[in-house]
Amino acid sequence: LIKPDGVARNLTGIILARIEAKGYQLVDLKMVQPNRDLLQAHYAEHEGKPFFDPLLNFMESGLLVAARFAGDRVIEGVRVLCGATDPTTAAPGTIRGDFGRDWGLAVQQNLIHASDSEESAKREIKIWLGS
Ligand code: D4T
Repeated sequence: LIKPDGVARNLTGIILARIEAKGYQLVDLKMVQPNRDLLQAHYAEHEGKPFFDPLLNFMESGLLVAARFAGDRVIEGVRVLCGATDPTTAAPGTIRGDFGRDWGLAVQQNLIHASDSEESAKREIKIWLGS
């Protein structure tokens, strides 16, 4: 998912281009106006954490771009391209390291979400792309 900060900052193309340039194949793409129900399902594991409400408010604040990529070890590979969750310390050369920073907010605006396992990928593809 390209998060609302990535879309608002006109970084959608460059973020998708990095994943494509690595060699993964873009197989589905959709712009989505998220609603609370979809976001609650997506972030169920974080319910109750201090950043949960700010996270949902942020994710609800604009359009998202949902993309599905294919390729051997794609989940692992895309997570490496994204870099660490905290954009301040994400390594240079990664998406978050090159384009992200801390804005002093209650939740990190870190441009992209990437599924972290085959199980979460299946669940999240169903939520955002419907198949
Ligand atoms: P997502 O899920 O958005 O790809 O991010 P990560 O996989 O890298 O990180 P996550 O699920 O642990 O966190 C989800 C989301 O919450 C924000 N966050 C997270 C935050 O603002 N403060 C925190 O301490 C944590 C752990 C950033 C991403």
